[in-house]
Order: sequence, then C-alpha cells, then structure tokens
Amino acid sequence: MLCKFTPRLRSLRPLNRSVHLGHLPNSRSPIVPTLSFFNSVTASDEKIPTFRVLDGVGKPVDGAQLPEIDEAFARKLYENMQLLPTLDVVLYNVQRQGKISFHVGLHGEEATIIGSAAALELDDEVLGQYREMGVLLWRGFGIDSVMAQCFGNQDDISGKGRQMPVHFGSPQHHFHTISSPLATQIPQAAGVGYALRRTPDRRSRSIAACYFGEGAASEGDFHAGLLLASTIPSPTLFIARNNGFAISTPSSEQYYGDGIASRGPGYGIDTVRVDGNDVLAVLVAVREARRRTLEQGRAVLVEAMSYRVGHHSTSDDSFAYRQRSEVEDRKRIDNPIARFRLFMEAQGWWNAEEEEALKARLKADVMKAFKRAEALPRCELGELFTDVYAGEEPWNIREQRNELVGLLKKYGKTWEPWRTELSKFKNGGKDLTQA
Ligand SMILES: Cc1ncc(C[n+]2csc(CCOP(=O)(O)OP(=O)(O)O)c2C)c(N)n1
Ligand SMILES: [Mg+2]
Repeated sequence: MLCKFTPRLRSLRPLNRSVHLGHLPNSRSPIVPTLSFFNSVTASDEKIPTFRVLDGVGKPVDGAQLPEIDEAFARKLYENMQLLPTLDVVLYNVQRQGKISFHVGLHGEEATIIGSAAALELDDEVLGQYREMGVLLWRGFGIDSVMAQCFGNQDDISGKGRQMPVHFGSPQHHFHTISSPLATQIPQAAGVGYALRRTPDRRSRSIAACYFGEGAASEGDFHAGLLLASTIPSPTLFIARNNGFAISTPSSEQYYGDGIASRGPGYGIDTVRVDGNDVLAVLVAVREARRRTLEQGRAVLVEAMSYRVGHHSTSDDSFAYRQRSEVEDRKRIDNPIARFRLFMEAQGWWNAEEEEALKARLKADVMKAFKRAEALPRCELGELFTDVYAGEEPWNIREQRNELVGLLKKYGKTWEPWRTELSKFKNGGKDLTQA
C-alpha cells in the first residue's frame, strides 16, 4: 500500500498517450509514434514534493499525517535534539583552544538526525557519514563516550584514540565506524543489507541504514551502492541529508536534476522527499521507509531537506562563501528545534521554565564530561599497533612498531615535542620505550 505522502515514482504514466504498436524485446515500454523527451520523474512534470507535517511555527499543516506519539516520547525527541547543539558548541570551542584537533557539528540538521534515529530499531546497522553523532546518542552511547572519542583517551571505545575526532564507531550500538573518504559507506551499506538478509535471525528483522550528504552523492560510490542494493535486493535504507552545501559548493552547483530523490526511480528504488527540519515528518517518513525496506527486502531512499547552519567543520569559515545574513535568516525562520518546541508547548508538554532547566542541565552534563575526558590519559602507546588485523600480527605492523621504538630511543627523551606527546599516553609510553 502506498502511503498518502509518497509520490508514486515507480509507476508513472507514460508521458505520451500509449498507442498499441507492440513491445520491444526485453522491455515493457509502450511504443509510441511521436517523439517526446522528458526530464521529470513526476507524472505532472512538477518537482518532487516534500512531505511535511508541522509548519514553520510548529502547527500541524492541513491534512497532516501526524505520528502517534505520547508526551514522554516527544520529550525524548526534544531533549536529544537540544543535546546536539550543546555538545557542538562545547566541542567547537574545545577545538579552538587546541585541546582536540577537529570537530564537525550538525547545527540545523537536528531534526533529520534525531527523527530518523527514532524511526530505526536500536539494532539496525547504521553507516553514517560524520554528522550522525545524534544516532549514537539516541542509542545510549553517552556523552562520556563522545568526549572520550574526540579526545582520543583511554576510554575511547570507538578506536582507542586512533581515529580523528568525530569518527565514531560502536559494535554494541550497531554503528559502523565513520570513515573520512566520502561515500565509501554507501556500497558498504548495500553489502551490510545483503549480509543481514543472509543471516537467519536478522532477516526480516533488521535493516542497514546509510546516511550521506548530497555532496557525497556525486561520488561514483553513490551510484555503485544504489545499483548494488537494487539489483541484489537487500533491506538497505538510504538517507540523503541534503543540507544545501558540500563545504563551499552549494547544492545549486552540485546537481542539475531534481535533488537526490530524482535518482531513486532510476534505480527502481522507492523514494520519498521529506522536510528535514520537521522532526515528526522525518519520523513518519523514515518509519514508513523502514517498514517498506523490510517488507519488500529492497532498498528505499529518503531525501531529507535541510540547511547547514554551522560551518562545514572547524577547518572551514563559511562566511567566505555565503552571506552571514542568509545563515541568520535560516536559523530564525526555520529552526528545527524551535519548530518542535512550539509544537510541544501547544500540546502543554513544555514551557519556558523546563526549557531553561534543560539547557542548564545539558550544559552541566557536557562540561562535566569534557573535564573528565580532558584529564584522562591516552591508551598505552603500543595499542597503536594492536588489533589492526585479526589473527597473527603481520610483518608490516611488527616493522612499524620496531621503527617507532627506534625513534623513541633516539628522540623520546631529548626532543621537547616528543617528550610532551609521550607524557599524554598511559605510563608515558614506557610500554614501548622500555620494550
Ligand atoms: C573522496 C573525498 N573527497 C573529498 C573529501 C573532502 N570532503 C570532506 S566533507 C566534503 C563535503 C561533503 O558534503 P556532503 O556530502 O553534502 O555532506 P555535508 O558535509 O554537507 O554533511 C568534502 C568535499 C573527502 N572527505 N573524501
Ligand atoms: Mg551537504
């Protein structure tokens, strides 16, 4: 059954009135005697519509297909959304103080991330791009684990401090480790979906959910991944976060077609576009997309439209390529958190005092986690070389460890930058220097 909001992308009427002139081999395409080009995936030649349930001030739009949620669930959504900018602000400043090397925030995409996280089951396999920290937090990863990963300290369960900040991963939370090269997660997700289909106790129960930006969708891996997931059917849900920018490249220069959603039908993939600043619309769309993915055992594509309010990362100054006023306008006019807060207030589920108390509590929690993480040492230095590969240690890892031991013997005590760095590791790097 098609949902009310879903454009019927897969069963479009032919653009010409069909005249019965037979069929070509290997195709059910009707033959027509008049020449007609087309450049739209909607039957009406209009742009693909965007599903929304709350308007800009949090009021349900006419005929809105609102999800059934209770107060406790709404609060959970809201508190998780509010936690994200709290963490982003602190981590951004901590990077500016030189205490961590990098941060990438998700200002403006809180509804896309939390709405979709809430629509997934906790053990669906998630393959993110890098702005999906909120999915982990929704699953109970915890602020301390976020800080430990960003500081690369001994408590970093993602990678023992061996990854760049924000490159989270957690098998326990079914969250595959982020990798920097864009779009690699897309074909991998098709493979994960296929593996789930082949695993008896997860078939018909779990899906692979893959997040990526509209910029990453210009990579060859996007096309390979969608083709793979459609021709070797697998329960893979592709969530395109279209936030308007790929660093400095605006989406107007990223593609000429109708966004990312227009590509779904080309791969025979059920597709929907949703207002990514409307947390309830994202929740409904991703829930339905997930249901279809499982029911059909086939890929589904969701394109969530939003606006990247923050700079791309701490390595970017976005005012070099966009107007400050444009950003301020977007923040004010279409703020996903404010939209949902107004909805909550209208239900009698939230008020100004609770807002103030929540913000104070979240800030205190984040600051406490930051101070804790800052004080913890890194893992032992030798951990750099452990569990890189399964099984016996290969020669190249052994060779690299020996090389580092040699360099440490030569410079470890004498060269100030090395002395400082070594002091940050548990036991001061003695596991290698005294090896
Ligand atoms: C293969 C590859 N090319 C370029 C980069 C550099 N890079 C990192 S993020 C980024 C922009 C990605 O934009 P988008 O996919 O829209 O995601 P967003 O940052 O907007 O969330 C680029 C070009 C990279 N990491 N990998
Ligand atoms: Mg983008």
